[in-house]
Amino acid sequence: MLLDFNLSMFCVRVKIALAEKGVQFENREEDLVNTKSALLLQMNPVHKKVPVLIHNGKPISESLIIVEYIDETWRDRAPLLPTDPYQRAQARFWADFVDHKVTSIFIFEYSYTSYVECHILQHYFTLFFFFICHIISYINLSLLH
Ligand SMILES: N[C@@H](CCC(=O)N[C@@H](CS)C(=O)NCC(=O)O)C(=O)O
Repeated sequence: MLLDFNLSMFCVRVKIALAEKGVQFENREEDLVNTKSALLLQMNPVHKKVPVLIHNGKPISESLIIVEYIDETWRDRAPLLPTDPYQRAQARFWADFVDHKVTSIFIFEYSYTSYVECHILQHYFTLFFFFICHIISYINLSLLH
């Protein structure tokens, strides 16, 4: 089951990863504007945020951690991270960079200039990883925010 919010790009990361793997799942939409469900508070007591993937009754939180969990759990199909340890480290480095730098520009320094810069950077990264590094999937999911 996925605790979801349909406007959240963090949730979209997880839904794309599940779709890539061909995993069926039950979707439960959270009402983040009014009241968070008791299930969300119980499953993610630290951050109280979506997405939360509940697999075999156990919760996994934080979108990129969930994407890695999905990749490792259904490792027989559609790999999201490279197999080579160095390339995996590179993919994690850039995903972490996007989460800490690009996303924070978008959220905290919201202005027309930073918005444009952010999106130029985002498209640059997408093209770079897609066409040059072939480490597209995990990185591209991180670029959704
Ligand atoms: N770092 C988290 C961010 C998740 C996040 O910010 N989720 C938002 C929806 S986009 C949320 O649940 N917000 C509720 C709140 O802040 O109380 C991730 O990657 O999963």
